Amino acid sequence: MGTALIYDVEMTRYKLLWVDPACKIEVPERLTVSYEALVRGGLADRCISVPVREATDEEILLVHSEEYLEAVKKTPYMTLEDLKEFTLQYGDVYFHPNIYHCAKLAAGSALHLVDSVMTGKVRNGMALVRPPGHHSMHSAANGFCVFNNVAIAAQYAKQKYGVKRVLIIDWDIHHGQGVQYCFEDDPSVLYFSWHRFEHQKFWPHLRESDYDSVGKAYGAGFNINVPWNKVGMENGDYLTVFCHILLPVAYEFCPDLVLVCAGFDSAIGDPEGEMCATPDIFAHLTHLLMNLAGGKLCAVLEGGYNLTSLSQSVCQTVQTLLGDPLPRLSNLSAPCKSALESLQCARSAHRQYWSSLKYAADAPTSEISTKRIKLAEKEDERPEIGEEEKSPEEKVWPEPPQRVSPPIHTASVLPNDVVCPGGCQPLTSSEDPDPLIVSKLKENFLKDADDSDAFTAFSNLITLIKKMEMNQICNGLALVRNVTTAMMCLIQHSAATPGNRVLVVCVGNGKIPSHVTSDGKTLLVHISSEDRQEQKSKYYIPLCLKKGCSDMSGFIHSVFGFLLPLGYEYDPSLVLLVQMPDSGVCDSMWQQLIGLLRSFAQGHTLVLMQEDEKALVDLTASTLLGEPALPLEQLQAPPTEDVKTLEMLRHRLQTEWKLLQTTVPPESGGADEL
Ligand code: Q7Y
Ligand code: ZN
Repeated sequence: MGTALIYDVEMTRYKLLWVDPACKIEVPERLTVSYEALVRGGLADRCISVPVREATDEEILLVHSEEYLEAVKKTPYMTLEDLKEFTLQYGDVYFHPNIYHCAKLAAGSALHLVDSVMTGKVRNGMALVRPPGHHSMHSAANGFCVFNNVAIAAQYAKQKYGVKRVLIIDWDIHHGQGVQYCFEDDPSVLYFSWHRFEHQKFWPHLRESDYDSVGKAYGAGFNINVPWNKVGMENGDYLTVFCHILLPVAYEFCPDLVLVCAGFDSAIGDPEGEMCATPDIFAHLTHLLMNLAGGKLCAVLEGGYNLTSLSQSVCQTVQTLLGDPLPRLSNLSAPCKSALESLQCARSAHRQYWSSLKYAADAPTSEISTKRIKLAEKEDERPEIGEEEKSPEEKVWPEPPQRVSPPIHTASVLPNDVVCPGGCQPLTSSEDPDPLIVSKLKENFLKDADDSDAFTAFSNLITLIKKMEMNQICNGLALVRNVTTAMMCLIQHSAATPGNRVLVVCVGNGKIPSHVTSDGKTLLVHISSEDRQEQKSKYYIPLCLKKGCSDMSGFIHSVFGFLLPLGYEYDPSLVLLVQMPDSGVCDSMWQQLIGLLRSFAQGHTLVLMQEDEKALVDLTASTLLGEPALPLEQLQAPPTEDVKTLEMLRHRLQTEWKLLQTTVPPESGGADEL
């Protein structure tokens, strides 16, 4: 089960033939540099190359009108003057004698990608196409787009494969109004788009790009717009929106297929977007979507006009689809006020439709609608681009570091009577354990036991995390006699190495000595049903759920609302995932949790489970190896009690953990300053 890559040089064979400042950025090199970067990085070779094909008339008509198709069909025979004239009836688009051919290939590429994924030839894939698609409408070309590649693909998947629910994520910096119009009243397609909006001052200047366009009739709730009202949004702003609205709703929607309108004009350096998110953010956005729909994900290129930023972002996306470890996101900033305002508005507009947002706060108080078009904008904490400031294209950012896969992917430390799962490597330490470690172990953890089995297991675990530190092993799992002791031992050991930061995620009831987190070298998040735990420090966070880990919706609510944002902000070098005895967590939830935690620490996760959890070994190993998690069942609303406890906790923690915020902080004086 590999990753498909679709590209054909034919789609570079059209270009702007006259002077038009609005269109000059859409150049053939966008495709060639992206593809060449994939080749240079050794990524193209690792993909399964899928040939392009033309979309048929019938397929194009799934979205477009006959008159429009017939009109476009004539363009290859037009003179330059005719083409210019034809172009004039649409907005921000150009025609060329070969664009019709390319547009058929672009749509056909998206369809072929869907075929490859739906028939199981590949797990996921990306299509590098021109022209883009998300702006084109039933009867109109628009914004460089001729046919709506992704919208056609969604209709096709429903029709040909009986797909019941399609999720479309549009991370391009423009609003894909064409996609919105196509599925506005259709509850089988959930469309999510964030886009530069600036209170409607940014192209395409549509009232319906705002957060309050939520879909119509049966489709109400299935259109999610998050407008950016400032430029300069950063990684933290993007992740905040993923954690606090997109992911909870996407999991609740439970799609059978995920399509991405993968435009990279939302990355730093882009002259259109003017945002500041770095190319490595797309590795994370991609990863966070890869456990939906059993991993069936098709990314189709849309915009992206800074050739450097574009090609780096494409590489990050494809490398993630291939399953390589994720880069650590450093310097993650807190979300800005404007982003929080947009998030708060979108969450409140959707809370009546999604149980995961049921208790979202009201939109900020002030008639935002009257502020939609503002003549004078006050300064936010992010500076506007002034004269002495760099224009977006002169922005510099470091090239994303190489993402190297360790020679061993998944290692295991298992009792003798447990078979090592396929693909895993049993850890055998040839070297004698460090005498210092031996004495420490004896002193602290194996006091009264002269138990050589336990001793070997412990020193194997220490070897395992050392090898993860040296990037010789990506991740691992272990069955141990006592998970708490093993966890304490590893925390203590890890804290001894300067620079280490361990995120410990404990699932299930059990006592944990509180002193472990006093030094900030460990962040412990404990999900359980035991209320007696007090929050003792910034680094010890008990999430108490009424039914502990056995209630799926409460659990997932805390994973997206707390665990993910905390993990991103903490930026650990190692993740320890500990399942306490009788945790009650179900198989699919366990796999989802493991899958999501791979976002951190370059995938360095060690899973600790109690010795008798033999049934979990295969399941755990397969997810650590990169198999997509089992999809969850459709979720219910989390218990009100849980939501209340979690919101109280958020209230307390969000001053120190900025990525937990879902609302504009009150001390900023409300919307007047926004
Ligand atoms: C379409 C697009 C598709 C000139 C402003 C012109 C052009 C808008 C078309 C963008 N500075 N705006 O990128 S993804
Ligand atoms: Zn765009």
